[in-house]
Amino acid sequence: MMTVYGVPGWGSAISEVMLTLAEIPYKFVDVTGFDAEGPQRDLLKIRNPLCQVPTLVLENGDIMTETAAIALMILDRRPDLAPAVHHPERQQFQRLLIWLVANVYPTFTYADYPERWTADAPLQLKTSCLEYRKSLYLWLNDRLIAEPYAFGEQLTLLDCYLAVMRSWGPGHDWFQEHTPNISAIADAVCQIPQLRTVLKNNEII
Ligand SMILES: N[C@@H](CCC(=O)N[C@@H](CS)C(=O)NCC(=O)O)C(=O)O
Repeated sequence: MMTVYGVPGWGSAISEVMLTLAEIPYKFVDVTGFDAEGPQRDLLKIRNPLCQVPTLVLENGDIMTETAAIALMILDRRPDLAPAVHHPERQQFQRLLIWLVANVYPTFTYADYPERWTADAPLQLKTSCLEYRKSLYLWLNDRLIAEPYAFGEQLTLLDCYLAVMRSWGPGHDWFQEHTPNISAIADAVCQIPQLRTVLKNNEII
């Protein structure tokens, strides 16, 4: 069985929700506090020098990191969780999956620990990252339908990202007011009975 090193509600929640949807069993190791020196950080660092969650140890002992890579790995086992190879939506699925981790995720990397990147203006960095993130979500919202998921009736791994990310900054109320499609997709994912426990464990519902 694979192991997910994570913190409830953090980026590991994306991998947990995707694995649960794909019915791939895993063991969860809580490394809360890993972002400060201590035993949890040591536990993570020997597996992932970037010291980020999610970090997975696969069934064969290999390390797997990066939520988008984890999504691709899951799709090898469960291709039905993305638009099919010759489906016109497939490229947009691929584009948006990478777009989220390439553009939105770094705003957390810089805003969550601004003092790492600037000694002079940590608050300014935090604020500008948040504003940039909002602009990204506004762009994304206009490219999504919510009928009820991002690609219509077919539930995909992209929907898992949206359900988890909607629980992060700028916060539930902002999404509801400014990005109704993202909000509605996240709500639809939160209604899926199979995901109830994992979403609860990660304080998403
Ligand atoms: N690109 C990575 C980003 C993972 C990431 O930044 N996770 C955050 C938690 S939500 C983290 O571990 N932050 C600690 C740090 O960057 O030092 C992914 O998609 O998995």
